[in-house]
Amino acid sequence: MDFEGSKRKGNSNRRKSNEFARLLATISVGILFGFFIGSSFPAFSPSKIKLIPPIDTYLWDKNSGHSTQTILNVISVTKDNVSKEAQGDPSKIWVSSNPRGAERLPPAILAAESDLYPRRLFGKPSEDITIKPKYLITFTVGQNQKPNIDKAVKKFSENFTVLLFHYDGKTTEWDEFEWSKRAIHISVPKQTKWWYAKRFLHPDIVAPYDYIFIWDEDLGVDHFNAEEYIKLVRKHGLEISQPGLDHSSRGLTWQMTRRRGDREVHKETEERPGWCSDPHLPPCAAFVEIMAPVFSREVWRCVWHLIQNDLVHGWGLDFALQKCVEPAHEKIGVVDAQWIVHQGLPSLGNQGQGENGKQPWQGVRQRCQSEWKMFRERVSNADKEYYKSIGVDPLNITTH
Ligand SMILES: *[C@@H]1O[C@H](CO)[C@@H](O)[C@H](O)[C@H]1NC(C)=O
Ligand SMILES: *[C@@H]1O[C@H](CO)[C@@H](O)[C@H](O)[C@H]1NC(C)=O
Ligand SMILES: CC(=O)N[C@H]1CO[C@H](CO)[C@@H](O)[C@@H]1O
Repeated sequence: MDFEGSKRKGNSNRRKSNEFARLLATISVGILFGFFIGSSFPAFSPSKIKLIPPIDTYLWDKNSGHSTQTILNVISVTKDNVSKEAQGDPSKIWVSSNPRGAERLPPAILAAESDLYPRRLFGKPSEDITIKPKYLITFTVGQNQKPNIDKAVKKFSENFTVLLFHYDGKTTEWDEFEWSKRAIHISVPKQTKWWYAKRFLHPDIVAPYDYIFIWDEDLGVDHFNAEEYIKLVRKHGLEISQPGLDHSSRGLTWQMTRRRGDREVHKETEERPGWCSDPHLPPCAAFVEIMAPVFSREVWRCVWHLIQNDLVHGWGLDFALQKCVEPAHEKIGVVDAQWIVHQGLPSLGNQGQGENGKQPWQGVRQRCQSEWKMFRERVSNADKEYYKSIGVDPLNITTH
């Protein structure tokens, strides 16, 4: 083989392996220890099923953790919910009240929900988890914001699971912080926080958490205490909330999210004339912004469904959140007593691509605005379709 030829081949091989490495790095979900679990678990072989002893050994095993009553309950559920196809053959399990796709499983074995608690590779599973944080805080971060995120994370006690979404592919750079070793790191280059939230915060995964914070990386938290915040949210029955924004914040657009000095929380405000068609609707009430929202577990189940897969910036989502909670103007609000500063530091917004002589940030901004329009149209069309399907004239419905 001539020299040039072998060099070309070497280059193309290297290029291939580079591409492969990039592919691998693209979706690298680095859960603490998850790597070891994945790489050391023995391959599952179907022949092992045969090694399981007959079912009645388990049914009546006192150590199995299932009482006779549980088993009887399961059997009655199964009976009441057998599908027509399965009725002919009682040995076949079919439980239509099981989650979709899991109908063939006996209900007692279903693990329909999960969590983000890391486990050990040894010892008793029941002793793996010494504390079960009740709240989840996520930040979408790049390493330029390290000092700010370090300050912010320290405002959240051990009652919080810390989850960082890395948009710049840098994860080991955070090892210098002690808290980072307990945090969960998910790295996918150049994605937005709503993209991550849709993919990694499925309601069945974050089910153990009473409250879920989905925050930007450029928030000043000197006057914020997370435990105190949650106390206020509970006290005032807020299902969706955000801390008030201090007056020194950059880009204050809405009156509603400005911090008020004279109260613990507020749920409505006055806007400029003509901005609110209804004092109980956004942006005068039932409204928080997308930079620092906090959701209760129940409402997150709804909001997750509202997030569109292709609209990644989340613009307009704030106006639609009120669809997820009733009455929205009482359960959505701003916490004034624990407040933050929106610093408006340049971040992901600068990571667009310069096209046609435009700056990278301009392309991002443009997409934000067009996503807003698309989202508004989708919501409005979906409303219309729904009312049409139940035979109601949408014009007869007042906007609620
Ligand atoms: C964590 O939660 C527990 C139980 O609600 C509470 O007693 C404790 O004070 C919390 N920790 C902090 C640092 O607030
Ligand atoms: C809308 O409301 C008007 C007045 O109440 C009523 O006459 C009309 O039948 C309604 N239209 C539909 C499609 O329900
Ligand atoms: C006894 C029992 O659990 N029956 C369930 C059968 O499935 C329906 C839903 O498909 C449930 O509502 C019932 O509770």
